[in-house]
Amino acid sequence: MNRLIIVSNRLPFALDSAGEDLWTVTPAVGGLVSAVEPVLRERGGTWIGWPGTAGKIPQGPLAEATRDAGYNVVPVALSETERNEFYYGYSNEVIWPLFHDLQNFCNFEPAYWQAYKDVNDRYADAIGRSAQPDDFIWVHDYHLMYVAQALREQSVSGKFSGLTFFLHIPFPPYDIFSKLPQQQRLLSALLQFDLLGFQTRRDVRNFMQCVRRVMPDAKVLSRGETHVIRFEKRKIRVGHFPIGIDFDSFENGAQCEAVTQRSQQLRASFPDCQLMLGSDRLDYSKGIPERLRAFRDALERYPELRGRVVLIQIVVPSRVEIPRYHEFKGRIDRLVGDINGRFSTSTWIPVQYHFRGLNREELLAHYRACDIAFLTPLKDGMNLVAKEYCACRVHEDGALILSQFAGAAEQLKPDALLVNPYDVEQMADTIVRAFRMSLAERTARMKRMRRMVRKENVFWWVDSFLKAGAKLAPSSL
Ligand code: GDG
Repeated sequence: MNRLIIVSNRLPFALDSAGEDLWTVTPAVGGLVSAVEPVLRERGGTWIGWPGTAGKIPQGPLAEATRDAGYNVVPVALSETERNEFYYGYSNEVIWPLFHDLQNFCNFEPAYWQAYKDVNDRYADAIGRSAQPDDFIWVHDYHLMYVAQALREQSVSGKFSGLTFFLHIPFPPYDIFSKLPQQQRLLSALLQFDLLGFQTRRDVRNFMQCVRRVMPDAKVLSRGETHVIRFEKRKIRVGHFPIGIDFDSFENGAQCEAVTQRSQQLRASFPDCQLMLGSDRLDYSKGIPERLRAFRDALERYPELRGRVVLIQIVVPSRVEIPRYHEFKGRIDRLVGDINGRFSTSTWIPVQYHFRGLNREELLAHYRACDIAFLTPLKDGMNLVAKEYCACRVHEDGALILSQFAGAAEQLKPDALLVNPYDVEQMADTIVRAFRMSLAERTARMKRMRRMVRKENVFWWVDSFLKAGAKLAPSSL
């Protein structure tokens, strides 16, 4: 088995300065870490990434944070300007909104591109320093699409057993991608990898369409699920690999004594009510205001829901330093206030709103206690929360309302109640449908969803990606 080198923007933990020579270490929250960490922990290898603090990296706290990880950690340092222009700038003001089809949120500041390339160069340096011949290099996500190009420009010597990339977020259709000023340079950089993985068939279709339209020198061959691109005398494979979760760890966790007790306690706090859960990082792509408006509309049009349903909305603070995220939080706060102000009674408050991350035990207790999950991103690469909810439904009941634009919809679509997250009235109607759904129907649907989430779990995901990688010719740089 070749050694696995994971490269991602962030390491699985964040170092924060808490005063002179005082540092705190917090586990990172997010889909990429939830998926990749258990895999690397199990098979060992190296993780290259940024520990989240600008400037020099303190060696003592870093060693402390990584002592029991079970794999090597190679930190990449970023200056404050780099963090602003590469991370907040190109990654989160250009690629993130554009790839979620939210082009009006983009700031196409020309200076960001150079910073993006420079920082990708830095990651390529770190790979060059720490990787050995025959290692399998697996680069993750939208921050690092230029890394293979940077490695080739640096003529890093050596033969890797694979130089591969997985995109966790969606890939947009051509009409949206073509707004990107660097469209050709970015696609050309991506084609320096040997294997490109996307979450869904839709993303692969969009990517192939963009290559056809933007890269006249690339030859695209698609037969069924096999897609190959010939470019600069090299062969690049492209495929969809829907990311999964560590099903057993969620299922077992949900059944442990502490979680069982906590979920019973939660249920007992809302007698005679069905609990409906929304849980997301603070992000405008997650459709939180639209979801709240749908809940408000449902309460207005279906009085039977009043006093009978509680929406528990967890919003995990994320990228709060960016003004747009801050304003966005204000919108959520106001909507929650409006709904609770209008409908609360002395015994019932319709929205329970938590603006903080929960610890794992609390999160699992919420998955277990809630009768309905209400997950309506405007667009999402996958949405792991949907899969985690299914894994934690140990009594095989529960209804899932899911955005048709979440990657997870491709796998869960016959049994999840799919909604258009822009259609507030349809979402409101679907709330009432879930509320009225019989236990028998909920169970039949949930059983099938659980079977799928159990089978196509995170280890299946890694295996399928690595198997596709094993078919590659060694990558000579
Ligand atoms: C990106 C893509 C893709 C949530 N609340 C808490 C908490 N979480 C954890 C969940 C889940 C993760 O955060 C969120 O994952 P998602 O997949 O829903 O979303 P992103 O963070 O945007 O992830 C996404 C993913 O990458 C993987 O490829 O699915 O489309 O955008 O694992 O459990 N964790 C804790 N407390 C919380 O309150 N501890």
